Amino acid sequence: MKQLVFATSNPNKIEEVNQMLDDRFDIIGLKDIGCTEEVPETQETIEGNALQKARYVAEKYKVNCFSEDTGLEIDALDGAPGVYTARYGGPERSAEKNMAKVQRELQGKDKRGAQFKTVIALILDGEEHTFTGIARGTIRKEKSGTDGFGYDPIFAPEGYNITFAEMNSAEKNKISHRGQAVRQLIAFLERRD
Ligand code: ITT
Repeated sequence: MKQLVFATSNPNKIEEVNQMLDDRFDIIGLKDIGCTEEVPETQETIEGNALQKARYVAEKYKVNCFSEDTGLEIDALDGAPGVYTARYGGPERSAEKNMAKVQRELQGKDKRGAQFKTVIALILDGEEHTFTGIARGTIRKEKSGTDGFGYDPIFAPEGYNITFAEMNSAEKNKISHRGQAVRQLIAFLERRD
């Protein structure tokens, strides 16, 4: 069984990813390796942040690991919040405040297209690999649904009349940004076996 550290402090990400990985992979968290400090995330791109988090953990703790960074890119806002997705509504990183800011910024705008982008950065035996997943959709004017996390209640993926927050995690994983990136990660790890 391949042991990998998932370098994230977000329990929702761990839950979604664990649901997709079977018992061929043993995923452990940052606390399991004694990493309790905040992992730096100061780059100007989603890919840069994913690599920065994975490099920090791989170098400091001498482990194989992967991290992921996700951003919401809204067409009418020229790709914002993008790399600022987690703290768009303020430093407290509140999902409610983040969604409220999106609605304020989109007031009076007809274009509601957006995408979630996830980049997974894997560091395996000192080599770096990245995997990208994108889910297109639209920003709803009203929140709907209670599953998922973050911006899920206002994001309706393309081809669906419901938001990510109205899907269970298996349904969301089938089409989501994170689901796509994780499937690429799994395919890569299987080829390496
Ligand atoms: P890390 O420790 O992995 O960095 P984080 O929560 O800080 O965890 P990010 O920097 O990637 O994660 O920030 C992502 C932001 O995007 C954060 O506000 C999330 O709530 C939101 N987000 C990420 N994935 C999402 C998803 O699948 N659906 C809705 N919102 C999501």
